[in-house]
This record gives sequence, C-alpha cells and structure tokens, in this order.
Amino acid sequence: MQIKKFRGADMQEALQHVKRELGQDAIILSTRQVRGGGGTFGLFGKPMLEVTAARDAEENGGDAAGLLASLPNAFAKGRRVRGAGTESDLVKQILARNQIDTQSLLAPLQDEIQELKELLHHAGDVQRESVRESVSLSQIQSEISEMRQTLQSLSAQSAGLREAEYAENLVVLFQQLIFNGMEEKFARRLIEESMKNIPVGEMEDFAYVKIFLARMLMKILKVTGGIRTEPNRQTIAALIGPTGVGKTTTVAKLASEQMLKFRRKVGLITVDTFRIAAVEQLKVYAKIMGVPITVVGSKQELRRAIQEFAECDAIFVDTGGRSQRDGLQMSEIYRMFGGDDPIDVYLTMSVTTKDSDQSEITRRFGQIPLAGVMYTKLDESTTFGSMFNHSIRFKTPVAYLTTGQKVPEDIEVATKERLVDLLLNIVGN
Ligand SMILES: Nc1nc2c(ncn2[C@@H]2O[C@H](COP(=O)(O)OP(=O)(O)OP(=O)(O)O)[C@@H](O)[C@H]2O)c(=O)[nH]1
Ligand SMILES: [Mg+2]
Repeated sequence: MQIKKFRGADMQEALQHVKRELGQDAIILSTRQVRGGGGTFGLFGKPMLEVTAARDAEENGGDAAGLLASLPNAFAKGRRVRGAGTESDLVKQILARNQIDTQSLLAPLQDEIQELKELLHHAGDVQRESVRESVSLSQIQSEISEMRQTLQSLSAQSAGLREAEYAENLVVLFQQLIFNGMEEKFARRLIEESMKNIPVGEMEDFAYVKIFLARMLMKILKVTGGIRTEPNRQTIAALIGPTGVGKTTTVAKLASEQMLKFRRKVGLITVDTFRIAAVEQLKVYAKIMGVPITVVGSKQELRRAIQEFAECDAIFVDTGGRSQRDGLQMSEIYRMFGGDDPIDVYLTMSVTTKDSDQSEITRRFGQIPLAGVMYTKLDESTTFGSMFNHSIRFKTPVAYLTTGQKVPEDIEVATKERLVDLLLNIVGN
C-alpha cells in the first residue's frame, strides 16, 4: 500500500496531483489546511490544502487498500465491487484485511502528530525570534487535538467494520457517511438497521439500498419549512449564535424574502449595542430595502420596539455574535430571549464549524427554547454529516440553509430531500 501527501491551492488542484500520481483508484484518507511555501517550518506561507491519499501497491488490487480503494468507485458507478468473489468472501476479506490495514492508515497521521509536536516544541523559539506574531501555541495544540480525533475516528471505523457483517453496498455507504463527517456510531446504527430491513433480494441493487438509507435519514431529520408564518399572526424571529457565522446577512436575506416573495411588511430590530459597526451593517440593508429599523439594548426596549412594529407582518431581530464560552455574554442572551415573549429564536451556525463545537454551541445557546437552526456557509464546506449528527443529538429542526454571501439570493428553505442529497449525493449519481 502506498500512502502519500499532496498539496494544492484548493481541493481540485490537490486531487489532480493525487490522480496523476496514484491514479483513479486512489482513496482519500484525510484532508487538512496547511501553511505552504516558505517561512520557518513552513508556517507562514499561504494556506494550502493537504490531501493524504493511498493506493494499493499491487496492480490486481490484492490487498486491503485496493479493496477499500475500489469501494468509492463502485459507489460512483452505482454497481457492485467486482472481481472479489462472493459477497460474504468480500466481507470476510474486508474484515480480515482491515485489521492489518489499520496500522498503515494510522501511520501517516501518527507521523503528522509527531511533526506537530516538534513544531510545538520549536514554536517557543519561533515566537522569541518574533518572526511573526500570528503563530500561536493554541493553534498548533488545536491541530494536534484534531489529529487525535481523526486517529480515534479511523480506529473506530475499523472497529465498526470488524464487528458487523455488512453487505458490500452497505459497506460503501457506511464509508460515504463517515467520509462526510457522520459520527461513526450513528452511521453504524443506520447501516445495521438497513441490513435488518432491506430484503435479501434487493441488497445487491445499489440504487435500492441507497434510497432505502435516504428514506431512513429523512425520517430522522426535522425541518421547519421556513420561518413560522400563520394567517393573522405577526412573525417575530430572532437569530442568535456565535460570532461571524452570518446572522446579520441571513436576517437581511430573510427580510428580503418576506418582502419580495410574500409581499409582507417587515421591521428590523438589532440587539447589538456595543459594536457600532455591526449596527451600521444592518442599517445599510434596511436602507436599501426601505424597511424601518430600531436598535435596542435591553429587554424593555426590545418589547417596546416590537410594540412599535405592530403594523408589520414580520419582525426580524438580529443579535451581536456571542461566544458560547463567555458566561456573561450568554447570560445577556438568556435575559433577552429567555422569557415567554412570542419570539421564535433560531440558532445560527456555520456548517464549517467543527462537530464538537456545534454541540457545545447548541448546548449553551439551547438553554433558550429554539424554534430551529439556520445553517450558513454551505458553499464553504464539502462535508455535511455534522448537520445529521446534530439532528440526531438535539432533534432541533432545520429552518434555512445559506449558500453564499449574496443578499438576497443565497438562501433556501431547508428541505429533507436537499439535506439528504448533500450527504448522499443522490441527484449527482
Ligand atoms: N461563504 C459564505 N459567506 C457568508 C454566508 N453568510 C454570511 N457570510 C459572510 O460571513 C461574514 C460574516 O457575516 P455576518 O452576517 O456579518 O455575520 P454575523 O454572524 O452577523 O457576525 P457578528 O455580528 O460579528 O457576530 C460576511 O463576510 C458574510 O458575507 C454564506 O452563506 N456563505
Ligand atoms: Mg452581525
């Protein structure tokens, strides 16, 4: 088995290198952002994408890597893995070889951890030399911790595959769920349910198995169908969440949608008193759309502003980003939205946020009853498993998805079909 690292300015470029050197059957083991070119320890170059990929060393695909490598291909073409004997032979081979293979899969990651440890060791010197202030120990520590998680998850995957005897189409889908960031235990549960419920005669039909899995996922997911709107009832929706995830931009998109698509009268409120620039940002949008806007700093002011907007069909409340780790900031948010006021509070999160951080954010912000989640920056991510992990863990319905910076167009009402398509790429196959 051959394992190599490739770098590129983006995913496309890195994958071109992978294909050129390792061929079409290469499998991607991991990807990460690195600093490329120049600087002490290469830390200060421009950000690049590093892909770790593997290929079977033997031509005939005789070892575990070859077998694993053939799985994504079979998936892409929607057919069986060929030339590997009967289905149970194949499963046995995967199970047997996977044990040997775990070490070779983990080896490059262990090397990377070692490299990072060395960097950490040297970073003190680097800072003393004041080469650049941007190198922080915590950055490197967080990379090491991410590496550890990847290691754990790879071991878990191997363990998962050893434990259960999956049909080969299910092995392919299991891999896809994991590569997409679905938590291993959730993926395994889904695959085991599929194994139990798919009729034996259909198990060879990849399309059938994939659609079966898609249906199960659709049952798990909850969506709101947009913001809550009822005849003769004013809609009041507030967006809360961490800093910089796109709350203000999303409020502007939602307000435009209500005005332009549904011809509703809209009012804007911003609870963002300590950073003038952030207030200005929404004011600019309000001016362009020609809608009234009020800035509030307390719960009383918020209630008053809502009363003043009694004529509006929909009121959107923007809030300044809060760190879920800052107790003071969080208690401000709880005070503002924790009562029985008729406000639908939506947690706004970027899909680019790490899965474990999304959970912490939800636990902290979720002290306030949430009407739903708005996921932003789908255009900046390639894996969407975290939205499913979140849905399984917290059962909070998804309201909207945003797909870019453009106001008003880069937003869509979340549907189960779209979410499942993001995970399983149904339309693309
Ligand atoms: N790529 C991408 N960028 C987005 C999206 N939504 C918002 N942004 C960008 O993210 C950045 C931050 O957006 P804001 O709307 O200011 O974020 P915020 O949550 O209001 O930030 P704070 O108020 O500072 O907490 C801006 O550059 C937006 O253009 C999206 O769906 N995709
Ligand atoms: Mg904002």
